[in-house]
Amino acid sequence: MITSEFELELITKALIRGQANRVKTLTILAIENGIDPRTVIDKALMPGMHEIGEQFRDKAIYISDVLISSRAMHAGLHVLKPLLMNPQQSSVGKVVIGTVAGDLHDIGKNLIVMMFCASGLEVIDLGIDVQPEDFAQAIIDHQPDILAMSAMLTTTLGMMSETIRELNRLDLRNKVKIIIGGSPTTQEFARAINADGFAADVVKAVDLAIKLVK
Ligand code: B12
Repeated sequence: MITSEFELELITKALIRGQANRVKTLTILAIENGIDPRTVIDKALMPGMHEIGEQFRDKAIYISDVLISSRAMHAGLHVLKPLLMNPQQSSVGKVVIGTVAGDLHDIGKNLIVMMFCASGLEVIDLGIDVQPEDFAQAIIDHQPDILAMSAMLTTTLGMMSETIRELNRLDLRNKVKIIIGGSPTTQEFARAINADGFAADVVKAVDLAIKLVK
């Protein structure tokens, strides 16, 4: 008999090897075998992406390998996404989200989108590389409770403060709560740029967003 630990380990290995089709097939199999979608994310996909990050940092792999594994990660997330959505649930609040200008890292942001939707938040996803004026326009168009910005590069962190500056200029800052995340961000940085909150991972991000909309 195959244990769920073994199944999850196979997904992690396939992700590290960048085998998108295998990740997809194994994720479907894991779900068919009764493994919770959140467990697949926490115990199989995230550890694989973490390992890729370490290998890239240690120069053991190239950026192209990271990209290939990212595609495999997305293949797994694509299977899990519909299982985490709950169309019956009425919206507890509205969030506009995107990665800041110049930042193409969207795996973390996509996870946040999935979990926000699963928690009953309505999400308007502006995607990647979002300019300050496009965030501002989305606030005018959608009137969200929360603006959520993601950045993974130290070089794009400044675009968070740029965006908040743009909201101040247009007199929009007090119309929305602002939360930030991504590995170079911290609580201190959030405070420094006058954001309302920061979260280091998806679980904390959901708690923070729900707290702020209440
Ligand atoms: C995958 C990846 C890529 C992929 C991205 C693919 C994609 N579609 O996302 C590709 C190959 C494109 C890429 C490119 C680059 N990358 Co890259 N990449 C990574 C890697 C390995 C993993 C990131 C990831 O997806 N993690 C998994 C997710 C689930 O975690 P997460 O993003 O942190 O998100 C979680 C939290 O941060 C939080 N969160 C995230 N967003 C938000 C938002 C809100 C509002 C909240 C509340 C919370 C929150 O919740 C998420 C879920 O728990 C990291 C290394 C690492 N360990 O992080 C490097 C890394 C981020 N990349 C790095 C670099 C340097 C680059 C490049 C400049 C490389 C190059 N020479 O070209 C380019 C830049 C491209 C660009 N302009 O954006 C550096 C950044 C260094 C720095 N401090 O600036 C890192 C840290 C690698 C390293 N150790 O050097 N990269």
